[in-house]
Amino acid sequence: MKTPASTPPNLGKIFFGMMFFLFVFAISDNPAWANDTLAASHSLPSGTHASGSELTVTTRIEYTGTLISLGMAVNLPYGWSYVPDGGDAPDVRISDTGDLEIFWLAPPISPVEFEYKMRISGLESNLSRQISARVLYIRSSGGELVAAAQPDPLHVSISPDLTGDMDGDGSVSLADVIIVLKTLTGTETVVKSESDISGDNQTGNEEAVYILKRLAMEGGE
Ligand SMILES: [Ca+2]
Repeated sequence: MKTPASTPPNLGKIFFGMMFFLFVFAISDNPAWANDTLAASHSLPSGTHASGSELTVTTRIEYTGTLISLGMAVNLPYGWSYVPDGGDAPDVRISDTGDLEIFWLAPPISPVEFEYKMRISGLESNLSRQISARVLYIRSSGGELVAAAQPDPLHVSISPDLTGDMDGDGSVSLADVIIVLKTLTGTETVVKSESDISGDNQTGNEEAVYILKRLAMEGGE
């Protein structure tokens, strides 16, 4: 930039500085929210988690700018449940589908960190499950925005409950019921000592009913 000869050099610098400031101001403020960010992450204690045990999820939401609304929807695996008062999460609502809806009446200052607890299904027979969470928020500019908590999804390693796994194939299925029924009719002898669920040293009706109940609670597999 050329400074007029009659202008002292320091005024030219001030003018340039002001122009630079206006330039930066124009970028960052037009519109102001365009440069604002929101990032969310969630994590679990490391290792495998036993079927039926409690699981604490830690969530962190970091944002810039101003939010007028903040919430999060968490997709729980089938048969898992929310443990009330298990963490420091704000208001939690359980939706009709069993998923969690966490929301703040007034968005807290960034970064937002909180924990919530869930219970793994006592009949969980999968080695791994997934939890996904969506942060829903509104800026003063309007319109609901969505950000997935990372990693998306969050993988949970599970040491499954394999009670009723008569054939020892690592899953509880109708094949196991059939083995019990065959045992009842005398056409097969049970292959695993853990197959006596009721503790009467016999494999019988209780075992068949247990496995069928379990399959029904798991949603049928
Ligand atoms: Ca089996």
